Amino acid sequence: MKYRAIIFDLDGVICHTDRYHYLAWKQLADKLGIYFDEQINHRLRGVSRMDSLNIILERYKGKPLSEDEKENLASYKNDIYKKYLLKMSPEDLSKEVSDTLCYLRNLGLEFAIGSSSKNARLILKQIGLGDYFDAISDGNNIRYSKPNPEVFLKAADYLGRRVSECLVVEDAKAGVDAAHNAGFDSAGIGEAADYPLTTYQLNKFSDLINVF
Ligand code: B16
Ligand code: MG
Repeated sequence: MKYRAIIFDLDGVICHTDRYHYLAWKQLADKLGIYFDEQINHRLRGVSRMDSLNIILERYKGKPLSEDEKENLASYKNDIYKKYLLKMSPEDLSKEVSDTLCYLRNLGLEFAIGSSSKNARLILKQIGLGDYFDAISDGNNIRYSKPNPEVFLKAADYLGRRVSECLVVEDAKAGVDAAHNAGFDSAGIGEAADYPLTTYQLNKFSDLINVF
């Protein structure tokens, strides 16, 4: 087998929290009088919390904000977002994802998470995968976010695997770029499916089985 491990992005691959991100950012944008819609929300996919805030603030007409003020705005959004996360349950893990993970696990593959989110462990716990992955690399252990490859390099390192032994699964172009920048092969799903830098194009999560 070409790969010994799979590094999964979380949001948009294992489960879907983009709607909750949208609703929480929308509340913040409305509070600040900033225009924000689903189209702009697409640009936040796979991007860190602070980078997301900076994208939203591109339309802000008020006086320049200090770093502290920006931190407060990001916390305000995260508090709203976490309330949605706490309503998630194992029912938010689809049967397709669960069955595919089971199949791949039975092939002896190791699994890691490579997510930009600082809430990754909470999300995994909510959907019943709290102890499932062999390693978790997330927004808490990185300095540079996607398209920097740090989150995936750390994931491979935590598994004790070389880059060439790991396949990255991503839904965001920024994530595919991150994988590519470190020399990882990648499988793209959703918005990343037809992105030319992906090694494999997945129409649906279970297509991953065909890679192995
Ligand atoms: P948080 P992923 C990413 O998760 C989301 O796609 C992105 O929309 C979000 O801004 C980022 O996590 C940071 O999330 O605010 O929870 O730290 O796709 O990398 O799993
Ligand atoms: Mg994602």
